[in-house]
Amino acid sequence: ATPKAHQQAGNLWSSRMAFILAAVGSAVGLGNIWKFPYITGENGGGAFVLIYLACIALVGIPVLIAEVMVGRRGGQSPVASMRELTTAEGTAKGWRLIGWNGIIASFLVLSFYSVIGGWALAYVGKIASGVFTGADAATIGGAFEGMLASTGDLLLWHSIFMAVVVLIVGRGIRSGMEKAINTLMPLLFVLLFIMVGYATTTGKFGEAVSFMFSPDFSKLTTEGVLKALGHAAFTLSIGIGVMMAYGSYLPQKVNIARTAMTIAFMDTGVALLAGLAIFPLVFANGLEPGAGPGLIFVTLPLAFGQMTGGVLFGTLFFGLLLVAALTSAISMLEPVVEWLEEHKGISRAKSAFFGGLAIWLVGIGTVLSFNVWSDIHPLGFLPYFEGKTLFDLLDFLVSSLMMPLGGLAIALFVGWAMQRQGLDDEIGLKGAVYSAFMFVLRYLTPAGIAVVFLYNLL
Ligand code: TYR
Repeated sequence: ATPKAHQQAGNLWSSRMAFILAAVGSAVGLGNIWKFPYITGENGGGAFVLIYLACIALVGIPVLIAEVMVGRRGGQSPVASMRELTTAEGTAKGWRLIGWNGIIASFLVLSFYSVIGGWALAYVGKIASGVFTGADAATIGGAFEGMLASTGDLLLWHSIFMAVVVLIVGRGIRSGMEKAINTLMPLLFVLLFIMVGYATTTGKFGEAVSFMFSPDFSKLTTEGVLKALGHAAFTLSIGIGVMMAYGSYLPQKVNIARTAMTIAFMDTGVALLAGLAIFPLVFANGLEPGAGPGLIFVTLPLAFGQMTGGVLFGTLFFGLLLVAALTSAISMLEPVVEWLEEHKGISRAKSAFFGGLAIWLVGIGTVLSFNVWSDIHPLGFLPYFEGKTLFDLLDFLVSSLMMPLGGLAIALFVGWAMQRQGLDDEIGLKGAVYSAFMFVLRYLTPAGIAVVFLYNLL
């Protein structure tokens, strides 16, 4: 393949807006709708939000810019783009690991993301059917446990979810992904605004606002600061080649720096709105804001089961979660498909099918982790991994190792190894702003990621 292969073939996002929607679709996922509100609550509300915003600015946006830039400059799959750039500029071959890390990590993350996405799919149906209406906590908790215990159920939802992802990605950038994303993202925003609108009628909206936005620095711990930093990277989908793959289809005229800021702004906006949709319901029903995974799959169905219009709003809420998970999953398949197309010379549809099939197979390991294999702890003989299932291991490998190391390597590659010309051509920043950006990317970003990485490891 040639540099900027997609640009030469005219295989590009149709506009800046199309790219923004796709990237926001990737960024907005379970991280925004479930995790952000919950860790905000645990870590002192407003103070945590401030720190999180600073982390988005100092780590999230610089790596996002760097990653999209590498993608567009290389113009192919993460593996080929990194090969292209290191060859053209004569930099060390070791940097090419960034590309491989991306393909492998997106493969692995999708294998379990699809299983969780399947839960959202299952819950749209469960809530819509009205089985939770008026049900008590034990029944609703039992339904969730029952779903996890059933290999057949989990496998079914995982399979449907993956099939939809494969169908969309297989049709290509414009006719598959753009079309789906152009429908799904506006739908996501409409659902989100309906949920926030509904939340204002619960009488607890004010309480939720002060819970999220009144800074109480006494509640903020060192751990909270590190969590904010880690989440800033996860929520923007950076470090594993996804944004690089999306960037390889970015038209040359689009300003990367400005676009990356728009993406980060929208992603953060969705996270904040999700909090404003969820917490009023939690408070109005006397539920626990720090309930963890159960917050969405156990606590909220309980709330929906007791409120008027709960079937409608519950279905809308899980529909929202499903859409968010789907547009993130689509982005995780892209690096793999791009690589298969290039390296195996097979069509896009076939690449999506075989890539998806392999990921689906690996995903069965995650399905089994919740039931048949729940007592199998592959690395359990090591102290840290005691009691960790295969799913826990995969999550650890991707979220705690491959993502931060990938992000760190990208920041170092663009900050220190790439030639100035490449940066000038692509980034779209000038003068003092450019210098400030480079300073952050070279020093602050790597330092920040290194601290979080070491912390997570120890
Ligand atoms: N950003 C997504 C979320 O917040 C998750 C994600 C992570 C998506 C990495 C893609 C990716 O490459 O849920």
